[in-house]
Amino acid sequence: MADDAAVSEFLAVARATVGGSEVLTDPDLIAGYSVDWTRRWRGAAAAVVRPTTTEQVAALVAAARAQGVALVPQGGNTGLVGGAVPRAGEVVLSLRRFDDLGPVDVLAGQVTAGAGVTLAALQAHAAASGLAFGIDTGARDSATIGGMVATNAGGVHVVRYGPMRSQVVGLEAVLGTGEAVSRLGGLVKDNTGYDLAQLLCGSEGTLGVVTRARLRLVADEPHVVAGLLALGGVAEAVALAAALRNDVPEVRALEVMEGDSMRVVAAHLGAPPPVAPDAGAFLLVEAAGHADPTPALGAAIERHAGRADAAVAVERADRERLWRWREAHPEAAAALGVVLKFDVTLPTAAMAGFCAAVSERLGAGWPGATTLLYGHVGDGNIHVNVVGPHPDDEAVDDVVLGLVVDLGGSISAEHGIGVAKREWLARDRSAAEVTAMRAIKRALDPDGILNPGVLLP
Ligand code: 2HG
Ligand code: ZN
Repeated sequence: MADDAAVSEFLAVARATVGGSEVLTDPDLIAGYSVDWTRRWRGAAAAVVRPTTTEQVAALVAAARAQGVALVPQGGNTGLVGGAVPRAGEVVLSLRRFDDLGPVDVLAGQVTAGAGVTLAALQAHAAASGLAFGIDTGARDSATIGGMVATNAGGVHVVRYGPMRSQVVGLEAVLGTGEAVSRLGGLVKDNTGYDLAQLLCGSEGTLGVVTRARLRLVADEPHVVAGLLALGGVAEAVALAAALRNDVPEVRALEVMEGDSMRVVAAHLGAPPPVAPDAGAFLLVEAAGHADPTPALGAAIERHAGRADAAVAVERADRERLWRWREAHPEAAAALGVVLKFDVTLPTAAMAGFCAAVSERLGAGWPGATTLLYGHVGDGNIHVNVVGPHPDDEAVDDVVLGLVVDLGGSISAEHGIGVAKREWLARDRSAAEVTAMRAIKRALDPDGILNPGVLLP
């Protein structure tokens, strides 16, 4: 870690580069950048620096290299694994002022967005041109494009459009070497060697600082229908999700909420769910099309789950009311205390067994704990939220992640490794893979100044 003199030298360069008003050192001003939404991940920052141009970022990275000062790139600070908050005296590099949105290129179906543009702003911008963006998530008002690229964000539409990685056509970024790279021309087919943009997707700020992204847009499909179904359990939800995905191409979201989790949310919202409150699991399905997908979805539900209690919504406000039952899960858990969060993928056939086993083992090991199980069932992605055990109780990790590894799953589906899961990386990825990752890290960030301690153990 850099000494005080090195940090002072760096901050002098930073003030000359971005102006004194954009170098924050007042503890009150930097407090919000130093702790994440979970309240679990926090640390002291030496300062927060807020550039607006890629040239400024390049100058800042070069100065950080020269002084051996560690930088933590940060966007909307909606991460959940401690990957974008300081740990011990780093400088936070906030990209929020990169909030420029280029004109929508309707011919190409693309747009260029600055790293600090929020997901909601991008969605509104695309909609104004009759197009849409392929990612949506509950954090849309705060999550920013740069952070979403850096973490390869997922969300509720992955089942139809893929994760952030699938939306990125090109990037502008500053590597840990201090060199800027830019390929924003929007060429969909571009087989000219290593794909640096894809390498930076999901690199969690350890290889480069994303400043702009060229993104693909998708058709805006005005006819949307959402349905909430009460089912016997997670196994039924997995089977029904597969059937609906296969039968109805317009399906764009398939979300599961385990029954007891839904009842925690009901207590939090102070109302029972609109369908069979005592169900073993709930499935939220949404379909969107150029023509109304309601008849096709209704027929498929009738075919595969004819007797399930269901609520269907077409108007936006009604759909939002149904979605509230899914989106309120993280806040309902947070209202109970500091949440131990796991974001895992299971092979589809193992999802129901995993949910049963994880509930049973956590219940046996921590009898007073509350466990919420919910997630993107269409992608095999379950969010396990545990409240009660001490946040540093690694025995909980051993139970949840141990089960995931044994079942052939992934210890991170969409949130990333951050600092939260880094000791587990080598349990999930092979030694050869981790060695290759380290070699890439050394090549692009030779002095290890970008987000040290994140991702790689
Ligand atoms: C979601 O799907 C997010 O709601 C957050 O990925 C999940 O907070 C969580 O564990
Ligand atoms: Zn999620």
